[in-house]
Amino acid sequence: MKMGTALIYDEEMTKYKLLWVDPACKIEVPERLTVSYDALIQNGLTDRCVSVPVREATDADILQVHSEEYLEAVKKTPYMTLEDLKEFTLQYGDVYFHPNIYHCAKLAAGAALQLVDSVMTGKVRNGMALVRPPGHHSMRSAANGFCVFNNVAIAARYAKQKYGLKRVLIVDWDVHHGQGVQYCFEDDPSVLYFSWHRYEHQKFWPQLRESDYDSVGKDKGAGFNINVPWNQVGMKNSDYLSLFCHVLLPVAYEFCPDLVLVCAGFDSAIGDPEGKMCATPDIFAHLTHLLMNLAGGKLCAVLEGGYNLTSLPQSVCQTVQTLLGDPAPRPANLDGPCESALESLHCVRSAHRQYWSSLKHAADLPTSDISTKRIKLAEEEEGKSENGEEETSEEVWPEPLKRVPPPIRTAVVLPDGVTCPDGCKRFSSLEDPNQESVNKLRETLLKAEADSVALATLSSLIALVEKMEKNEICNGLALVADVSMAMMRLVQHAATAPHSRLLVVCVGDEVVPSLDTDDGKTLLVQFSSKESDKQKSKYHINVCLKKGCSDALGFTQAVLSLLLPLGYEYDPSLVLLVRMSDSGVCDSAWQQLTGLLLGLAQGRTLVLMQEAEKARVGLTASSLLGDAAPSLGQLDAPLPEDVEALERLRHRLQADWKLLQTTAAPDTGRGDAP
Ligand code: Q6P
Ligand code: ZN
Repeated sequence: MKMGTALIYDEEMTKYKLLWVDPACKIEVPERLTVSYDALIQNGLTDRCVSVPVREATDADILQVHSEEYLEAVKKTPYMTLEDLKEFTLQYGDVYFHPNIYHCAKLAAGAALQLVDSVMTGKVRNGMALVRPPGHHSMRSAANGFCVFNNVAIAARYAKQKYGLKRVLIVDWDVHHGQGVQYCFEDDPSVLYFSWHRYEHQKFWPQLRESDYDSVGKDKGAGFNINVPWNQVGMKNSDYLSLFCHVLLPVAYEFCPDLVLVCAGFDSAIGDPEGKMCATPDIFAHLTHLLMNLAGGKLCAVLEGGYNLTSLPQSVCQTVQTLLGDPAPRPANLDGPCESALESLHCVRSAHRQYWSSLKHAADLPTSDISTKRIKLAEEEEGKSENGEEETSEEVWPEPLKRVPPPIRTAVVLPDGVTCPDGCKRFSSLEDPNQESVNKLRETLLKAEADSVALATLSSLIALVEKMEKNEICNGLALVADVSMAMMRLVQHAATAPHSRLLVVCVGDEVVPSLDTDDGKTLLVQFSSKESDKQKSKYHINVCLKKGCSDALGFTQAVLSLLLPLGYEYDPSLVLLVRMSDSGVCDSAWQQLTGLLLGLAQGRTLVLMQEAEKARVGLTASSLLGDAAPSLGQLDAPLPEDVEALERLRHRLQADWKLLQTTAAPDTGRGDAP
């Protein structure tokens, strides 16, 4: 199943630059592309991608988004003198023209279209286009913010028209607001636009009122424009992940796109002179991963901004390597979102609760509250930055470690007679010459184990886990006679390993034996339809859904807004995913869960399934191998009582788990809406 990753790049797009002095534009340099492409080469990533040529976007392509007058005007720029170009430039904001920029702008838009074609025809699963000029600020009749044609908007229109797509999701993680994209699709419910951006209460460029969270789209498009204003600089990995878990992903899964386009600007990374944010380059591995199971994996990332010539190439590499399917690195220092991010998060959720069932029970905050708070904040900010010229202190961060995938991706422990799925390696501890630990285990843990088949299986499981810990095998899958027993043994085993942190995810109603989890070496999350009577500990969480896991959307929402934040904050070294025989989970939701969990623990997930579930081995293995999960389809809203119960659980756990927070001040009594 696994298909490739397209990479689109052409040196021609480095062949224009700023020809006069303009402080606003001096950061947009040709080296942005060359350093990015060189880093891909250095990391051996270009060789692993399918190289797709650029083409020029046609007039017809461009006119899908831009006016004829504007196109005709831009067409004249190659023939202009330097003075004419300067003059022409003056009518637009923060942009420059060059005799070759029209050619490059056609190639940049054309690159996005080539990428859409490659993905939509199944030539590749996903891909990235490295382009200049960028696109998301350009409007129907205006260049703006280094952008000439709106590459991603043109690509969205093209994809809808040529391939008959019903829904396209555009995720704009550039640190600026892509107002051009917003204007283009404002009243269009078939294109969901999500953008986060440095805003600082409208003090940051482009300083638009309509970049705030309350611009939700117009007419039929109401609810399909999601703006997340960052009102402070210095946002970190936690802030970004929290926005994904509590806003973007729940809405995106509900929207159910046929294609995901990413306005992939990396000025939202640390060190960027424009963004001044503090998210590290490895966060883009996670942002990418979290989007890769939407739309059956069809994802096209198109470069926008990114002006730090160190963090830009690092971030590009993280993105491309993730598109290729390599496990993401363990996310660093997720210490919870900051107050300002929480306030933005809360405002966005409130503004959109009427449009999305997953946000329906988001706490409602009186708007008067918001505005007073905002004014106060704005004043404070002003005081701070009044006489402050740009600080000169350089941000430093460690270079992301090389991501070296284990030689074996997926190992399976299966009873005789069950065939090994394609691409997996059958595994048995008996073939392992190094039996030391297994023998030790026999002596200590398994004295009680009379059944020799069960003993052999358990030995294999332990040996497999040890190989995962040593990075020899990435993930695995086992069919066992007794999942609870196997799970217990693995938890006991993990408890003996010095640095082990085990996330156990149980799907199904089977009673989980009480585990000693208080030392924090194990976090257990169970999804079931049974209300649990006793108040479990911080490390033993029961998620109860009325219809159990059979409500695919309700279940997935619980995974996105509860399990993922817990998992990210806990930062396990290994994930144990236990599928009980009575789970009731449908195949697509199961594959989504499996795929999403691979973002944790460097993809080290071991799946345990009951022997009777052998029909699920193939599709589970496919998810572990990195294939995209099939999309859930457009589903009915989850049961309101389930969404409510989930919100309550999330509120209850917020004291212990900061990534579960969605409101700024927990003391303002805005808990559960009546
Ligand atoms: C920012 C212009 C410069 C002010 C200098 C797709 C990419 C971008 C462009 C940002 C233009 N203001 N202090 O465009 O969003 O990164
Ligand atoms: Zn930008």
